[in-house]
Amino acid sequence: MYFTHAITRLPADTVAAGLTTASLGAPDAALTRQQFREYIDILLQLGLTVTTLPALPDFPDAHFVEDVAVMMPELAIITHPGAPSRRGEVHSMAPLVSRFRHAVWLGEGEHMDGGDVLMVDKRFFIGLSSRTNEAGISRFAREVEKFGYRVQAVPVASGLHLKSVVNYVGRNTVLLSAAAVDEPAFRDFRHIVLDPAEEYAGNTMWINDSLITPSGYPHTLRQLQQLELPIIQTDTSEIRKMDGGLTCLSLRF
Ligand code: CIR
Repeated sequence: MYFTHAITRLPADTVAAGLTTASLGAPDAALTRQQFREYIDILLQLGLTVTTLPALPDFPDAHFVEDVAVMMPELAIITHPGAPSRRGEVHSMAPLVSRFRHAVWLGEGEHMDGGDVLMVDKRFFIGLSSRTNEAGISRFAREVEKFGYRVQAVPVASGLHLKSVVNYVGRNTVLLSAAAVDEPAFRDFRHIVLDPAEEYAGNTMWINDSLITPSGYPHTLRQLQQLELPIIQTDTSEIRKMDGGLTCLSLRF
């Protein structure tokens, strides 16, 4: 799929008050914004039109926009985020998303974070995680199967979301953690298995046949180079401190 648009949100000064399981210290708000701007520059360089929403200081995780909606050509799903502190974020995203797509809302109890949703052509692999539950996946499946998509649930053993450690990287290949290698859902793909010391680089983003990958993960970089796609590296040190990665900073469509 060729992407023409991205929606992002400026990180707030309150970023350090967001949720995290990482023990990497508090992120610096100014450096977070600098890394965010570098990310936007990359999207622009790849030909996307980028809309950036204003910061939401009362929702310190709100710049992780990927979690609140899932975009596909036929519709958008507005999620019901798994973390109670993030549920309010959907109300400031839905009006913009609705300008581009018919929006369907997940309901009470139907938990889902977009970080668990991996779309590859007409297939969705959805992580069953601490943020996404069976009810969320069933409802999502009902909405998208009408359009010919297939949905497969995948248990998330490590990491916050499925896409923390499993991503499609083009050329029929998935980049994934050693723990996900035996997952039957991914058996139709070639595998690039992450070095356990570099699991964070699993959140590499394939977009318009280029790869954006976090800088500082040399083993993964060498593995990705074998795909012979353009690769852009960018520093995400501050984003990582809050369990975030590259995919979570935008909605692409
Ligand atoms: C959270 O715990 O919800 C945020 N601090 C991080 C969300 C990252 N989202 C993503 O990878 N899709």
